[in-house]
Amino acid sequence: MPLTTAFVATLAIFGTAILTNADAPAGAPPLSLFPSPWGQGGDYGWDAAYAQARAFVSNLTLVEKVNLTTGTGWEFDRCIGNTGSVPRLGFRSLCLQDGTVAVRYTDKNSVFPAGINMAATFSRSLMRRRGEAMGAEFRGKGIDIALGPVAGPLGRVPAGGRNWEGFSPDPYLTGVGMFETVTGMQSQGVMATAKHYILNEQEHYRNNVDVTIDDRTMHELYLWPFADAVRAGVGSVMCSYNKINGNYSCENSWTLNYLLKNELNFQGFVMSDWGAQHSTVESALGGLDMAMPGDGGPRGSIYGAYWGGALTESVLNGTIPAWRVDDMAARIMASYYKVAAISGNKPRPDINFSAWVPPNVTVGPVYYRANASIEEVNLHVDVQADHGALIREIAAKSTVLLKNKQDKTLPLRKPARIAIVGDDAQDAPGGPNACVDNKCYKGTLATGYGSGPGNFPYLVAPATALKKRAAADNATVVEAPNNWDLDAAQKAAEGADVALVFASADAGEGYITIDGNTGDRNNLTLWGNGDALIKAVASVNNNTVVVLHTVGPVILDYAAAHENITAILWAGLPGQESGNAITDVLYGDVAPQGRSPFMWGANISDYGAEIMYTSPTPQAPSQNFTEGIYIDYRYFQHAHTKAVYPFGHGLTYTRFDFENLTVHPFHGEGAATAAAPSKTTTRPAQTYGVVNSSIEANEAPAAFKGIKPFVYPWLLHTNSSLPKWLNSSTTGDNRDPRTNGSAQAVLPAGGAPGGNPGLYDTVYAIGFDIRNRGTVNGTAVPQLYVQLGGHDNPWGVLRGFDDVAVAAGERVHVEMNLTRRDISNWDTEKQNWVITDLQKYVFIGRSVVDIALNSSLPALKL
Ligand SMILES: *[C@@H]1O[C@H](CO)[C@@H](O)[C@H](O)[C@H]1NC(C)=O
Ligand SMILES: *[C@@H]1O[C@H](CO)[C@@H](O)[C@H](O)[C@H]1NC(C)=O
Ligand SMILES: *[C@@H]1O[C@H](CO)[C@@H](O)[C@H](O)[C@H]1NC(C)=O
Ligand SMILES: *[C@@H]1O[C@H](CO)[C@@H](O)[C@H](O)[C@H]1NC(C)=O
Ligand SMILES: *[C@@H]1O[C@H](CO)[C@@H](O)[C@H](O)[C@H]1NC(C)=O
Ligand SMILES: *[C@@H]1O[C@H](CO)[C@@H](O)[C@H](O)[C@H]1NC(C)=O
Ligand SMILES: *[C@@H]1O[C@H](CO)[C@@H](O)[C@H](O)[C@H]1NC(C)=O
Ligand SMILES: *[C@@H]1O[C@H](CO)[C@@H](O)[C@H](O)[C@H]1NC(C)=O
Ligand SMILES: *[C@@H]1O[C@H](CO)[C@@H](O)[C@H](O)[C@H]1NC(C)=O
Ligand SMILES: *[C@@H]1O[C@H](CO)[C@@H](O)[C@H](O)[C@H]1NC(C)=O
Ligand SMILES: CC(=O)N[C@H]1CO[C@H](CO)[C@@H](O)[C@@H]1O
Repeated sequence: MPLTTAFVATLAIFGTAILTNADAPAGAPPLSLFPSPWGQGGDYGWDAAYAQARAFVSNLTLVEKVNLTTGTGWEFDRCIGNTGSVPRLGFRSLCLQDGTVAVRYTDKNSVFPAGINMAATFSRSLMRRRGEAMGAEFRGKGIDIALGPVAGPLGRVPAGGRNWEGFSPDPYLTGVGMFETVTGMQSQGVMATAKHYILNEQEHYRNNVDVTIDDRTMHELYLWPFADAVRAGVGSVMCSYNKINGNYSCENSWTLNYLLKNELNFQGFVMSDWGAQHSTVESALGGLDMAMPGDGGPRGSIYGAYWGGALTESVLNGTIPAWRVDDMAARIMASYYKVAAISGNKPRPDINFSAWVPPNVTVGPVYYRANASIEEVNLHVDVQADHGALIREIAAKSTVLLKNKQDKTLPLRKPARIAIVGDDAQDAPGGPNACVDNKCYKGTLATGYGSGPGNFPYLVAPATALKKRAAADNATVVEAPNNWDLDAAQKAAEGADVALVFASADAGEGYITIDGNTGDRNNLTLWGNGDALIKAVASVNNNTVVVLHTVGPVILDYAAAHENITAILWAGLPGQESGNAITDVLYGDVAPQGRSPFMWGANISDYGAEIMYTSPTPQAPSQNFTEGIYIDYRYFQHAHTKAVYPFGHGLTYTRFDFENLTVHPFHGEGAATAAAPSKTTTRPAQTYGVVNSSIEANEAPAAFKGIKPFVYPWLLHTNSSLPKWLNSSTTGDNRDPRTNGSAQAVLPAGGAPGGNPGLYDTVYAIGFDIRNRGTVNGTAVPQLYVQLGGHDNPWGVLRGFDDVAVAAGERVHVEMNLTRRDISNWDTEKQNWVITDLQKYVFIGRSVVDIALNSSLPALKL
């Protein structure tokens, strides 16, 4: 896709270097951008934050600034990652901590439902409330930066190991999840991290796979939810392990400089995934701001790090301009001040745990690897508050009722004899924390494995909660926990009024292999003999109810068609209240309102894209996302494949009608593209404070006694001859486009956090009514799909949803807005979002295939 001359000319006016990426593979977007855009402030609180950050950073020496950018090393300090500190000003190190469903590696924390469950709620308010609760737990432990939420993987491939940590393969739904989670977390004074940026879609080869992607797919699919995170004011973005179009993500001038910092106007900082940094100079110029966990570095490096002292040296030898390091520090501190202001500048709690001692231990080393400073490192601060109730509510409401034969199997009506079948209903031997990082597959599955989960305070197994409930009805319960003993399962199920069969499928991060599954799943069938178990029970009991705890879709065609399988529920990864939540749903105390956030195919090939499990070139594996925008339901539509259960599908205990669709264009907002950003250039790069380039100012003070393996910011030059670079300029070479700090052009699609603010203008208001035709209250989840027109767009794309409580027999009016972004396509040549003149349509549905209302969209006055 060559750049148009007009586009190049526009940008050339401002002296910004849009370089053709000579190394990019054929067909890759040729865009990269240097220098790395500097943070400037802006709306949504960034101006005030930058004012504070500049004042703080202006007071720092070069080595103090470098200290903020570089982690002290893996397992050297108390958190999963710690930056250096500024002792002179009493500024303690920043504490960074996993995970995505819990505060990892501590105790007295909660374990929340996974991101994929949040997507299944289709509820902005529940997403927000989980974000707030999680934010409060991280903050309560003294953590500054929580390492979540996840929009990458987005879910290109259904077997992707970490899809459950994210939300949904639909970018709009994931974008809402990101926006609400970031907003919720940051309201508690903790910086959120949008990760893994970007195209980290599988665990196999994640460290070096080179992903080829086209510019349109990047914008319309993978970048979309990150734009929402940036618009929500996310403090940090974590670059991923993989390469994109030839360059590592953490030094990729297209994804970091061009897309994130210019087009999306990201004002926070970019941190590396743990070990995802591969260079000193290229990463700094390519847009990285914080190196995590800090140690590592090139073989034989005297610094033991790519940054730390090496970054200091690179500034002093004129390779990296001082303003770039000032910008790194300012971005980090601006995020810090911004989030502090949101939460009312409450005092910053001390770090009161250690990730590296077992959770039940109190006294241990502050510096774990050095085994130094033995003291009370874990104060066991209880941060759970009343989050258990929220977790139970979300877990119940995210449960998707896929099948309910004749609408009458569920809710249960006091069955007298109940069979509970399957290991997935039971407690794991040794308890829920028997295996660190959840790396055993035993007992009920309430979360996946890897760095996302944390220790459970408790885990209510389904059998425990169901037996309690059954006892209240004087019902008899028979259990068959062994998945491989089909005779026992059948014996338990025979004659039961209802046979509840629990089954699961796990996945996680690629550093763990369970049953041959290295992060990514090897298949889409159930684990642990689950399918055979379900079939065995269904062959002897004509009221078999299947409950699934899975990380994503499994092949269910046989169960959907089976006459004796009267109900199927997908409960996802519900967290610590699993058993209570599923009991609430089964007995009708909570009406299920979950909707499937992905397609349920009959075959793995129905999804179009699959995991690349092996590569002919394992040292340099590559992958081409040739399916483009066609993933999940977009691909099924494209290939005319019928799903077993579609995206958006989910039953409840009543029926809803949708009526009276109205579509109102908003006049006065009718330009095909948003107006140019109000500022079309930035100011020149700024330095904050002065660099003292003497050796003494940049070496550790003679009296300084360091912790042995720590990464420090100081020069390590024992050589007596003064290197000549100490006299050279530290302002950067204006002839080198990578270090030229002149004013920079703002891209036409940019201008404010999340992109051009005009993208978020409402262009249509859509109204309709929902009627509850049943006899019980329920929550409808109307979904708005848009057809953007022509042959190159999916049949429909999700562009609105709501969770609407409607009482039995009542009617509720719903309004949804469509923004300019919602009806635009990415125009590669114009490098902008454009509303095409193709006829567009809007659909209101119960799922992506169950459409109740439709209308053409009247043309906007363009
Ligand atoms: C990737 O696939 C696209 C579409 O098939 C093709 O145009 C391009 O040349 C491919 N790139 C590489 C590096 O294989
Ligand atoms: C700068 O540092 C000095 C101590 O060296 C301190 O008194 C002053 O408050 C600091 N200023 C800012 C803006 O942090
Ligand atoms: C950098 O951080 C380390 C670790 O917190 C600290 O010991 C050291 O004094 C800091 N260096 C400077 C120059 O402030
Ligand atoms: C400057 O120092 C950095 C870090 O040691 C090194 O990678 C780079 O090659 C040096 N550049 C020059 C021009 O000396
Ligand atoms: C901590 O837990 C481990 C594993 O359950 C146990 O072996 C150990 O005795 C406990 N230690 C303390 C101090 O309670
Ligand atoms: C259960 O049985 C007890 C004792 O037989 C009886 O008192 C109680 O009413 C029964 N409860 C229900 C819900 O049937
Ligand atoms: C799929 O993988 C799971 C987990 O490893 C395994 O239990 C199951 O047997 C596999 N299914 C097939 C059809 O091989
Ligand atoms: C359904 O269950 C009944 C027992 O209630 C059994 O006789 C029948 O064969 C089952 N049907 C199928 C298709 O397995
Ligand atoms: C199951 O079979 C029994 C006995 O034939 C019948 O009474 C009952 O209605 C059936 N249940 C369902 C859910 O079909
Ligand atoms: C149904 O909703 C209505 C209106 O919100 C409420 O008054 C009523 O109590 C609800 N009924 C039940 C059974 O929850
Ligand atoms: C206000 C209005 O137009 N109401 C209509 C909504 O749709 C139902 C069913 O089609 C009609 O009966 C109402 O008159």
